[in-house]
Amino acid sequence: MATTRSARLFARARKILPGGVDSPVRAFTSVGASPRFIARASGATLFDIDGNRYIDYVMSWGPLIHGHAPRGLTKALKAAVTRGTSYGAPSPLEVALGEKVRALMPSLERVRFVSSGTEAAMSAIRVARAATKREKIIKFEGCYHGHADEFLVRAGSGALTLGVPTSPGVTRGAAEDTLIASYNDLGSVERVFDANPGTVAALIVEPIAGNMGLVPPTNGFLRDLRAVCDAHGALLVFDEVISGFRAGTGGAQAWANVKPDLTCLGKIIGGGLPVGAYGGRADLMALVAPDGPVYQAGTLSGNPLAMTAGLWCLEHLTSSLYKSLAALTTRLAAGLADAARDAGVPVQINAFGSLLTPFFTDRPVRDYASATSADTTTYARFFRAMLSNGIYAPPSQFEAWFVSAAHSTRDIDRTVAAARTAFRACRAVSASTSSRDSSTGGGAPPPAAN
Ligand code: HOZ
Repeated sequence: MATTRSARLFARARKILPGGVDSPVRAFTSVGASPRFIARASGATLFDIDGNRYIDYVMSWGPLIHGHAPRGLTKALKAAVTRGTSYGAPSPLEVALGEKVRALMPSLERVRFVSSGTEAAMSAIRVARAATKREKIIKFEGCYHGHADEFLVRAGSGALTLGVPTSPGVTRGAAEDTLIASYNDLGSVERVFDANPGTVAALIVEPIAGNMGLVPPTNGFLRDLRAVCDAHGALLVFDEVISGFRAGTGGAQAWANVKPDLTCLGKIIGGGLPVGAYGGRADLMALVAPDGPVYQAGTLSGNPLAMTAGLWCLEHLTSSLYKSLAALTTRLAAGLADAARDAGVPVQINAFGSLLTPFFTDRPVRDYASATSADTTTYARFFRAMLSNGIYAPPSQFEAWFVSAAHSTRDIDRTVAAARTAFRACRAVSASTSSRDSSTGGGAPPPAAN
């Protein structure tokens, strides 16, 4: 596979963009590869500037539930763009999208649109602090809520991938206000509340964790979080940036039948354009300016193109879509599991709806400790073998794979076939490494095959 154009552009990019990219995981650093620069995308396929094509499982990290550039969406956007790209004034589109979000997720009695999931989460926490007149928050290690200071403490996603789960540059004050509990461990939450009586404004959680790889909640965990927050007078904030409209039209909250006080959204509600939203109880959202004193604003908030894309996406979510996504994902999960078993590579596949992660470990993954027990070196090898075979998996062990309506069973079967080869390559390297280790007592790790 020729990659010279991407390699050349990456060298040029590194002279202008930190690390050559605008978001860290895209640099492929942790998988020992060099990023592919994308020329265009269609359906489930990415095309790079060297003319290679890939079946895409990153899907822009989640928004593209209908695939890349679905015809109806591009048509709606083409029409919208002729009416102007930004007004800095209200438009009917944001009212329509707000109403649509509330119809699908009734806990969002009021909604405020912003431009990213990071903005949504930091604004929701500001509201929670104002409402409770408390300053501390609880988050889970390995969960990721964007890159605002208060969330970059034991964070997942790129921060975990690059080994900086607690980022330099975060003030001691911000870090001290963020208390950490362990996902799927109610006892750890209770202990944090008990140690900080009357000071916790909110507990924020990805109800289906997707940023330490995919880790679904154990039975009853979300219900228990609701109860423990109520017992301590703290608000429950669901970060459904990934799970919203993935776990079904009502998000994880409908699936679990748990009503959070506030919810953060992003990704699918923007259909691939930059959007976030936060919303929830009307009395809490009444605190947001101009109704209330909690300040939050944005030049591109409610942007007409983003609202158009979001409306198109939500209007095309049907129960048959979710059924077919689940069937494709089950087929992929089963195929990957078989291929790994046949190759003798220990892998745990976590799957939920149209999300999955193959963890390179022999123990079940239900929290940060078990997720980070995965063998990232072998994941990197697997990733590189898949990439060179035309499969674009997430360039990190700690991210979810996204299946879309544009993937076909043929795509899935082709992916599984590529995975068979990739797992065998992983097995061969680990066998030769262990025989070399036992004969020489060590040795250099194998070079990155890029
Ligand atoms: N933090 C994103 C994944 N959970 C990655 C965003 C990107 O690189 O585009």
